[in-house]
Amino acid sequence: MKCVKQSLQILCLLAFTSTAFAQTYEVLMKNRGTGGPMVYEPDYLAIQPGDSVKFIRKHKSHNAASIAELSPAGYPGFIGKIDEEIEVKYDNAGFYGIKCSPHYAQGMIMLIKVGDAVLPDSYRAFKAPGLADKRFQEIYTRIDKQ
Ligand SMILES: [Cu+2]
Repeated sequence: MKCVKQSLQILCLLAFTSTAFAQTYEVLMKNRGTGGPMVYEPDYLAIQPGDSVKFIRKHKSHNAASIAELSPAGYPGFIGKIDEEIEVKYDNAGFYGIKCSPHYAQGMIMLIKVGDAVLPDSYRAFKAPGLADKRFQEIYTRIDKQ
């Protein structure tokens, strides 16, 4: 009986610590940033499962939405409303592409890495519209150098 009690205490402790360390990262939606016009800052995040990303409205007329082709298989995805400051929780490891719906072709994208994951070849092969493709390729190059 004593053993069971101790096990439960350890389980509770583990559950508590895993949530205690979950973090929320802020990403700014901007008309212009250091990376040029129409950007998320930062444009790349490496986070842990259980962490969240909050999209902050620094300027108007932006949103955050998942990109189906740049999401792990089976991911349901999300579409934030224009000017909505949504908070998205990531529970599963993988790479998640994010786009601003009205400014996708203008290159307003970012990438989130959750946990231990290897960038799938399908991501590199995917041709995002307009300037988005160039910016994704730049992010992939940065990841390769890490
Ligand atoms: Cu935008």
